[in-house]
Amino acid sequence: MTRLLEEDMHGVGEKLARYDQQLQRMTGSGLAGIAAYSVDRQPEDFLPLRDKLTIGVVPVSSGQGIITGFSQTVQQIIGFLGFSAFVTKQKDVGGLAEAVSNGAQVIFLADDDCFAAFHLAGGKVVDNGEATGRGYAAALALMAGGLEGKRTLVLGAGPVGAGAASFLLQQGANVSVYDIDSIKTERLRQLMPAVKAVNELDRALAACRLVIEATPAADTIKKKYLVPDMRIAAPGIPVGINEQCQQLISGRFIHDVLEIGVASMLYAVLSDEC
Ligand code: 2YC
Repeated sequence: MTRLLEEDMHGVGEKLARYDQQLQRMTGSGLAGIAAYSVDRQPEDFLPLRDKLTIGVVPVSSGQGIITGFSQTVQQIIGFLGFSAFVTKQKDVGGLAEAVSNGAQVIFLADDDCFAAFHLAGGKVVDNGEATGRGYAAALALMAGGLEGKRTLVLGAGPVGAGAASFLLQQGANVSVYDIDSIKTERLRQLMPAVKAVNELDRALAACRLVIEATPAADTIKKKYLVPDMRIAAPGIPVGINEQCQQLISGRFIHDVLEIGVASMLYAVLSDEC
């Protein structure tokens, strides 16, 4: 899993309103609508929960340590959705105790290997990888005006790609998955037999106009594939399309470092309450 850097956090909180408008223009929904769609709900379903719940975000110092701004950015994204959220002053177990003592019903925390949301009373856990994959697939579905019977391509068969593939199948899409490691593609196909495993990236990209780019590789999708009706939702970090190509596909390309993933985690961990 790619580890975010301190500079990746710069400006995310301040730009949320503008990013939300960009998403609205590209998909017809903002961050809340995309996250709600990823768990088969409407954004208004979550409105009654906003006054009832408090979300705690706990910095974790294990492994490579705390990423300056990471917890604060998670808190800002949750706050943007209208929920009360706080970052604990203490870290690790002390932070967990502080969150519970201060009435948090939902807790977000991440070490080097796992980023998860916990609903204490509901006993529910949501992993960032799967939630991010579903959130980006929901954004792609909204951008495409529905996916029923449409060919879609998922690049990357890790937790994010698997979450995306699962959502795409639920939307009735015709899903192909490619991973540079064919063992991962085969493993995903065993989990989801309706998925087609492809091993020729060039041929797959030439045949698909709806793509989830969920690999940790930069520059995965070359300029020649960016045809006028190509739409790409790219949760992968670093982003798999270079700056020049991003200009070419502007308006049909979605990428961020935490926003859609955190919003989708929140709505997924709360979805049983609405
Ligand atoms: O500040 C902290 O609490 C750190 N322990 C957070 C470490 C997060 C490591 N994971 C990542 O950077 C990426 C994110 C894109 C989300 C999932 N993995």
